[in-house]
Amino acid sequence: MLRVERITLREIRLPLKEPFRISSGICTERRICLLELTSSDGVTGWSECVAGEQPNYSDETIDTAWLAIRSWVAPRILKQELEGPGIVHAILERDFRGHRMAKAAVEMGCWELAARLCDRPLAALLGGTRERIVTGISLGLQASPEALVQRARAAVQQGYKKIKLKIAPGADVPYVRAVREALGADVHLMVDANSAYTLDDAEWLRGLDAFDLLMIEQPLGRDDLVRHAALQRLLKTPLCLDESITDVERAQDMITLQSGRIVNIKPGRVGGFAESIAIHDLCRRHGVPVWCGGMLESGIGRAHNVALASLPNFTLPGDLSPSARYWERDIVTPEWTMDGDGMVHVPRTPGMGVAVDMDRVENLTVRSEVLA
Ligand code: OSB
Ligand code: MG
Repeated sequence: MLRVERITLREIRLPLKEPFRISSGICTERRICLLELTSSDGVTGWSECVAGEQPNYSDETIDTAWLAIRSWVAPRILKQELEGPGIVHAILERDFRGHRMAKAAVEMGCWELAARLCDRPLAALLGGTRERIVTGISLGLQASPEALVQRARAAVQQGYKKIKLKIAPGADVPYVRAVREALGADVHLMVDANSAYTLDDAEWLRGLDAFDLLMIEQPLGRDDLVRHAALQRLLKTPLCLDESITDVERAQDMITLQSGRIVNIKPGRVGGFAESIAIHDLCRRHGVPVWCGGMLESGIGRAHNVALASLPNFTLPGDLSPSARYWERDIVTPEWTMDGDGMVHVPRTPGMGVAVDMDRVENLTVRSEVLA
């Protein structure tokens, strides 16, 4: 049995080491909503809401998520006798549309709390089988092909096993060509457009087929499953969907329509772990590989992503960079690191496997609210 007595919301401000630019916006400092869930016996579980500062990736932001958690998500869970974390998703979906990042934050916190209560690693509770996850890096848009080549070279030297380049109109084919020529044929390379194109750009995007990319992530709009299918028919390179896959039904639609051949699973985007596992299982049955994306999370969100990425069908490298790629100092101990083979290690200790640095969190907190 799982009973959450109290949820403490905190907003922390965490400056990125360098601004991260994608086709739809730029982030220089993260505003991160953290959740601390307290059980009836005083055990705590942690989670992080991945909603951004602006509604440029999804329609949610930290401010809408905060409101949703306070007004509608937390009240459904608080002080309830829950059979386990696996039923939280269904409780949150009943007659409650959208707000998936808000729901995910609470759902994932329930899983972490449950893992602590039964003294097992979160990864084990989710059905994880992998001890190490192959790591890739996501490189933001740069001012010139030369600047991008420099970053990509450094990333390969650091040991990253997949290099993802953000692209946008005006920063695409020549940039990708420059990186492919500089790194050679053996490096796993991919691009992510964050919905910057339309089907009218199909001929231009075909130019990317020349660079032996692992995949092209989310070239078209979030709701464009039919147009993605049309684009996929014109391209040799597999399409991967990120923004479009908001739940398991959307993943099913992608498979049926052949809108893409790979899925980027972000648990925050799909409403939490139960839905992520459902998408993982569906994709596995259909031979569709998945990988775990990132949302510039702190060490808490990263812990949740690493646990999920330990499931067997996460066969492609995840966007799971170590703490030092983002922050001067993370908010967890130990910080997340990558070994010389470009692997992040799945913790074997109970819960998410890292401890929250409470002093640091308190110092970074700009507002907090206790829901009980
Ligand atoms: O599309 O994957 C994306 C960051 C913010 C919003 C969207 C995306 C990203 C990234 C960063 O690519 C991945 C990371 O956390 O390292
Ligand atoms: Mg993406």
